[in-house]
Amino acid sequence: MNPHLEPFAEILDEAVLHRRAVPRLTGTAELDVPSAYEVQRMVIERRLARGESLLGVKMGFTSRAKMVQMGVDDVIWGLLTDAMLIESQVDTAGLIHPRIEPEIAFLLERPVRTPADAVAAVGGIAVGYEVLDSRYEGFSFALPDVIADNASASGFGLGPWHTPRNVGNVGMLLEIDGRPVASGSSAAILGDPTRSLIAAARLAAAAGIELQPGWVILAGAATAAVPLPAGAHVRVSAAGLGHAEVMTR
Ligand code: 0L1
Repeated sequence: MNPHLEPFAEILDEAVLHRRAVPRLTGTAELDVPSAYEVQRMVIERRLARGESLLGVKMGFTSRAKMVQMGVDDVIWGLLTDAMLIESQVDTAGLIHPRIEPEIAFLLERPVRTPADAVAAVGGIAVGYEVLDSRYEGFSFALPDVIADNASASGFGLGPWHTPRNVGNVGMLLEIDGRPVASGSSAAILGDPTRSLIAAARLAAAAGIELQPGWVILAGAATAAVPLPAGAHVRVSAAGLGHAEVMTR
């Protein structure tokens, strides 16, 4: 790891801890994609040093629309820790500008060493949601910034696990206080969320990380992310997978 990158990790870690938006790193510094992933790992190492443990991976820019918006042609990833798992309630007062999006999640029951292992390693599939909270002022970031910021990961929640099945094109809905606010198909996730799972295995192998049994792979969003208000009841559902719910404070 390049010690010159540690100050960037400190800025982003402190931004989370103190709920403080920061200017994008690329506004004043040269940061390429490999260095940005190093910063991301440093941010995660700081969380692990505080007692958190790795719980999986989140995939980002998994829709063609988001790739075009960012001018990229590949997905990005971030790491999930146990402290990011939301049971039933999230306190928006602790977040900078939270948004939420519905996701398909895979639960691994075997280690994944290569992309060829990925599909057979899945023991469960669920509908879930991800709370994004970019640490950058005004959501203003370039690709290396969002990678360094752990792909805007903040929290995630899961519905009940189901036996593995085809989730290539299932309808998904996001409701806030009983009102539908976004809907789409899981096919928006790289054409099939399974492709995102395989991409996670590819990125993990390239980074020298073995995906572990018990880890969750959040495959990416089926709709645009929507602002997460305080005092709301949020429900995400997917055809055949039931739903996940969260209350916000
Ligand atoms: O698609 C993703 O989850 C990647 C990060 C999105 C960045 C953001 O909109 O905050």
